[in-house]
Amino acid sequence: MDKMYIKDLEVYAYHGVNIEEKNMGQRFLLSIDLWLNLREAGESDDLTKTVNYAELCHNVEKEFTKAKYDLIETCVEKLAQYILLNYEPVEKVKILLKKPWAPIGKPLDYAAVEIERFWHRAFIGLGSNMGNKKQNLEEAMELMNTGTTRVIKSSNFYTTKPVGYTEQDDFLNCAAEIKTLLTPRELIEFLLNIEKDLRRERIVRWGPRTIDLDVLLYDDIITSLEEIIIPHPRMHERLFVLKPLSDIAPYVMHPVLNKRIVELEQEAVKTQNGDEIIDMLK
Ligand code: PH2
Ligand code: MG
Ligand code: MG
Repeated sequence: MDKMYIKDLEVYAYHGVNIEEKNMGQRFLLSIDLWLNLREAGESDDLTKTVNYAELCHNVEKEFTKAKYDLIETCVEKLAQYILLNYEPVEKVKILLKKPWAPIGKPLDYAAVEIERFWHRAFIGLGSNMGNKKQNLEEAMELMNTGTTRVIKSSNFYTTKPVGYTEQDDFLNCAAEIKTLLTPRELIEFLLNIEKDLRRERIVRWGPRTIDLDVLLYDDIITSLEEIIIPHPRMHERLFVLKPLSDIAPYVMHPVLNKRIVELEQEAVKTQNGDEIIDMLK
């Protein structure tokens, strides 16, 4: 991926744990690497197809000086988020923040922190079999589409037979592609809160629910934590997941099984004769 660099932008600000730092302020040096596609701007010589680095530097200074934080960690975290949320072409940022006048009572070149942050791509499986199912799915997607998480694509809605615990109403299922700045753990927490907002109560495991939101895939990661299993451990067996996911991500690879979603769907249809899917909602 192409890159753009800002090196050692000097900004006077009031961050620091010590009270003198907040009162008197000091010089900071900001280096920012941006990952973005420069091809179109390079071909067209059109500034609107890229990031205007002059404007970026002014906005970064404004953002960097609008509050006083104790930690340089907080400064870079806020700034990375500001850039990713406000500069659409930027897919990834690296920020190095140096504090050459850090008051540590010793001479030093500088103290610094550096972070890299980027938009992650994830796929979410949605299901509902209580109340107004269609409205539940739609509301969940609206609630997912905020600030640090954005819904890029959503699938058709499918009426499906309950799998597992079968003494319950049919489900309505769909899938969504999102881009997010949240870590897997934060994303799961975020989805749980949406489930709560839509008044999901967990009574029977795999039982009726107003809304169920599962992380199916997150970048190409394979986790081994018991509380966060990605890819979703049962997604490849379930047509109510694979059918909608195939609408929006047929050629995406399952990173453990090394097969495309359409292949997994075809295999599941073969082994289960496919009658789990009742109908597509029009
Ligand atoms: N979710 C389950 C268990 N069974 N069956 C269908 N058809 N759709 C679901 O979303 C579903 C299910 C556990 O999350
Ligand atoms: Mg589920
Ligand atoms: Mg769930």
